[in-house]
Amino acid sequence: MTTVLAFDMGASSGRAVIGRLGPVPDGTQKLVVTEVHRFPNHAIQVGDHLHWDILRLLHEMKKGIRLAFQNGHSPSTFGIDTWGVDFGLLDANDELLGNPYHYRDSHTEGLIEEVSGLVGEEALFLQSGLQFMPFNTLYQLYAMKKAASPKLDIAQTLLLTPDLLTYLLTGIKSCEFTMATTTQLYHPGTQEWNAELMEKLGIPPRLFMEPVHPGTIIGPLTPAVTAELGVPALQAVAVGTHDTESAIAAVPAGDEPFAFLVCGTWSLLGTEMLQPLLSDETLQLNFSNEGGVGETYQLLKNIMGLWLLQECKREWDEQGQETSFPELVKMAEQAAPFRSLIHPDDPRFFSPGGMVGKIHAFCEETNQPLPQTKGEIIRCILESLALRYRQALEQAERLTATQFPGLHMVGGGIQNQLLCQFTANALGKPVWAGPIEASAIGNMLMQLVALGECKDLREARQLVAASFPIDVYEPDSDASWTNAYEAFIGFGIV
Ligand code: LFR
Repeated sequence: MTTVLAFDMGASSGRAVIGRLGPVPDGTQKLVVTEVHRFPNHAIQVGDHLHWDILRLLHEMKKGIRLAFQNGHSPSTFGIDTWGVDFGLLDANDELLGNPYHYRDSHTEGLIEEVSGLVGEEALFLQSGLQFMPFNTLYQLYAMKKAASPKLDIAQTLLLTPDLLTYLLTGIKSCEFTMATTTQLYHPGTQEWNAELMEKLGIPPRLFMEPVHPGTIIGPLTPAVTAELGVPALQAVAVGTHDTESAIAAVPAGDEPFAFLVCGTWSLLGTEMLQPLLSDETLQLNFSNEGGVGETYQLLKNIMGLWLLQECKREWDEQGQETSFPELVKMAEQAAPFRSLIHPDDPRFFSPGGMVGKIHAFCEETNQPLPQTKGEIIRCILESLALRYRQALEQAERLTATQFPGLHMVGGGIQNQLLCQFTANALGKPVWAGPIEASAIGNMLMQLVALGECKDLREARQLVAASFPIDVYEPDSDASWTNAYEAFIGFGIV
């Protein structure tokens, strides 16, 4: 029996999950997962900036390690995956310089246009393979440069969030490849940091360490941490530390090309490639090539995702009308279909706050009735997301000249069965939903690779298929989805 510990940090919550690989009565090997700790993760506004509470996350992770052992598990390794792009800076004494910025902080507003003006949009795309998103690490560092941040002057090392958390537990600085590729500063052609681009933008190249690939052992917890927690010196493994990449690693696909949708705060829709696809059309359709686990590249698009629903819920809860997610989904199910639609990737929906008002403004500008009740609003969000998934899947098919037979959906969002069914309906294709804890499972898989328990990504995916059930959603043949899609395309956002 091999036991590993995965920390999976999402934008609204984190969890510590134990994975046990061992034989089951029929003689085959299965992976069994058990959550040992779950905790909220909040963005915190401090003055003009939105931050992560990184030390709180460290505290909760320590608690997770302690709880794992108290509950009788004995993991030999741990891995950390988090959202992309964000980072902490260390000074010459390797101390953390302040609280990391949250990728939804407004300091990067308008910088896509400014940097494209300096470097050229196409050049930037060819040198990074990434879609243009305001929060990419490049724009965050450029914002600090423009604000003459003294932190940038004295910083010696940049650690992306999972690498930072690993450092705080092990004292070992590292840089993991899949996260490195979310910065827009890593060159997919040369497979090196893009020092020329950094110099052009006034970002110091000294900050960046040579990336290591998922499956690399980083090193043990510090003696201080093991003493504090009363646990053995677990080894940290660099997993697919970008949560999206860990989730894709856990898609139970075989050898045929497949399309995936990682469904959480964000929805990431795309397909797995062996090389980045740096075509004009990729740039026009605003797809990313993100470095994946097992020497892959993931051609994908960021879709606003369940953030829209989370923000509406937060607004209602703060007004004292608390409703659970399952209750909201039930209300949506009872609401009338296709009353009003939004385009989830209209930029106004990106920043926190006032989500109901933003949805109303969108509907007003597009001459649609305003969704009023909670059920109407959530139905509008879920139908619009499903239509957006169809649009993005068709784009991925066009880019790769491939017809996908259906869509693999993974991640916490698939607990929303209405969304899974709507997606199948919108696509007119089956949806295969599972596993839910994809990021944590993908994280474990690379620990198992590091430990020699799994040979490679292919074998790891076979283990997922053997260990976790999949729910199949067949499409309803209903013409109203086709009509709604035509109206949706009319919003004119690619
Ligand atoms: C999903 C995700 C996306 C990334 C976004 C911001 O959790 O990691 O892949 O674009 O968060 O970092």
